Amino acid sequence: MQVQWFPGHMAKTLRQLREGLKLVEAVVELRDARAPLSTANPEVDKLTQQKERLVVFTKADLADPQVTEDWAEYFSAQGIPFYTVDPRAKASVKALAEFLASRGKRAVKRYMIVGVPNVGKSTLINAIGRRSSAKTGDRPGVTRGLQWVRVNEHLELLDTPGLLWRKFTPEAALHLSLIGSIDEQRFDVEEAALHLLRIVEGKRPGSLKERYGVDYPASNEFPILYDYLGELARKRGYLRSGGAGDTEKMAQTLLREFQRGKLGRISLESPRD
Ligand SMILES: Nc1nc2c(ncn2[C@@H]2O[C@H](COP(=O)(O)OP(=O)(O)OP(=O)(O)O)[C@@H](O)[C@H]2O)c(=O)[nH]1
Ligand SMILES: [Mg+2]
Repeated sequence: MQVQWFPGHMAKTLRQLREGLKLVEAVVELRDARAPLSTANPEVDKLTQQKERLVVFTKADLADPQVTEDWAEYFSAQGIPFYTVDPRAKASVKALAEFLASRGKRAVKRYMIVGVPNVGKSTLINAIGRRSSAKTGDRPGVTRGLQWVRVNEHLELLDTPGLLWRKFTPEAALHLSLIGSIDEQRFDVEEAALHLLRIVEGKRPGSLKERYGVDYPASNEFPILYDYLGELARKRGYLRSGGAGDTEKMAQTLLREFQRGKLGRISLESPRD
């Protein structure tokens, strides 16, 4: 997977994070429960060496619960403070809010919330603050600048724009694309979809057939999977002139449905791998 890159834009974000860092005692790093390694940002590691850091998993409702439990064990074994939150489950939000408010000695606790684009920073801040202070959206790059949200007299959270870094491993590029952290214009959506077909069939055999009504092919080779993508498109009524399946449109649909959990709860990365 190749990803087109815009360092200028991210350089600005990195500068904003540096500024924000001066204002807080600790950093809350959000990671997507489906891809905790690919959403761990090496720039954030560098930036926050002098600060305390807490890791919070988002989107666990879309991940395989067993794998998320394995990750929880993995992190606690390393002594890294670790939480999983579901912004719609009040108890999990409250537990995190209380933990944040209770840490340290200062009267007002200030935290910077960081993470890759679309991981759920603004959504979590709104859930903790119990109001829609921060703008959220179903695509990367919604938050553009730093924004403070005052939860109560003891707790203030700093929302930040999603940060990516310069060089991804091919696996990170794929996983970040699949979970919606990279703009679709910057990678080959069809190629990502072919990888996704393989992954979904490997982790949840039969689920593609169940959802789209077409048998998965006997081979995992890309040319065969490309034909399969075309068949799924035809079945959906996504046709190009001449009657061939519109593979690009189907690829976009496949990614969107994966991102919304329509293909089942699937973790892309597990500590067992
Ligand atoms: N299913 C599910 N969706 C979530 C969760 N958290 C956030 N979302 C959705 O993910 C999308 C992105 O959320 P945002 O809060 O805007 O993400 P962000 O990290 O602030 O994104 P940027 O500002 O673009 O960096 C929105 O459509 C949210 O509704 C979660 O735990 N589960
Ligand atoms: Mg945001």
